[in-house]
Amino acid sequence: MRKFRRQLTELLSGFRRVSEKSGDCVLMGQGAHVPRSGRRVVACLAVCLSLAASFCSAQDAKADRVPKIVVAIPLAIETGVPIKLTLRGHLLDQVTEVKVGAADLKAEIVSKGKAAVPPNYDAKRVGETQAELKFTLPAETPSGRLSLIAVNAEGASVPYEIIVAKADELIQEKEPNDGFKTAQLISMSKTVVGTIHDQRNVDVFEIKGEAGQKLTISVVAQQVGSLMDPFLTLYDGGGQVVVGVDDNDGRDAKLEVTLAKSGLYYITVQDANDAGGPHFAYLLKVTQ
Ligand SMILES: [Ca+2]
Ligand SMILES: [Ca+2]
Repeated sequence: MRKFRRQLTELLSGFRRVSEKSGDCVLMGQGAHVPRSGRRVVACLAVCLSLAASFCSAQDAKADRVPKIVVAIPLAIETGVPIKLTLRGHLLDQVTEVKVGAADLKAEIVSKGKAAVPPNYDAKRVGETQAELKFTLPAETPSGRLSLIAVNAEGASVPYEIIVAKADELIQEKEPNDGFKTAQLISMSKTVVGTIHDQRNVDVFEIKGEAGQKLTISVVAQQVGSLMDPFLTLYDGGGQVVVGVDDNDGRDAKLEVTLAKSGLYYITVQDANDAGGPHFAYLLKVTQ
């Protein structure tokens, strides 16, 4: 909205500059030799643009008074079972209601309050409040995305889209998994729901691959609002690095690889800045 308002301001000032340069007509009747009908059109246009700018300004002010959901953790949720979800963002300590999906499902608000902002993180970007919720999605809810809308006395947030999946489509990360010896075995084509729960935490996963197999391995975090900046590395069964990637999908990490030999491979997921915490969540997926 701010961008739109800036564009309107630039448009108005640009129009004024062009008009003054040409000496033909200027805004609001400043040019003496412009036909009256032309002046009316120009004046009307200026009024319309000014009204639009005022409208944008009012919208900006309202956006600052309603909640904003930066991220919902976990990043993916199952259907048919009780869910505990934490929303992080702005003004979430004031929420009176959270709507889940298009159906009239309202979450129970278990708690709300301030959220810690990690050192060197911008509170405006990552949010400084949180609300903890409980709800159960109907078992027949289709896999895909579902909107979450937080409401306070001033109005409703922009919807946040959370990933919904069946239990057999997800793998919950299990600690301890911070070394090759404690690596968690995962299956391809399922989504791992994980968290870098503390500073310098590394999560290690194990997959079985075949020589010549082409794999795509992705870690999604920043694009769904997580505080984590993922760094992804693939190792062979002997612990040698095959490839490591950092910011090749925005700040998120994604790699495509053709396996040289059959056997075990390790995937490590960590924060690029060695940061961590309960809101450093990610989704890992291996597909072929
Ligand atoms: Ca972890
Ligand atoms: Ca990264």
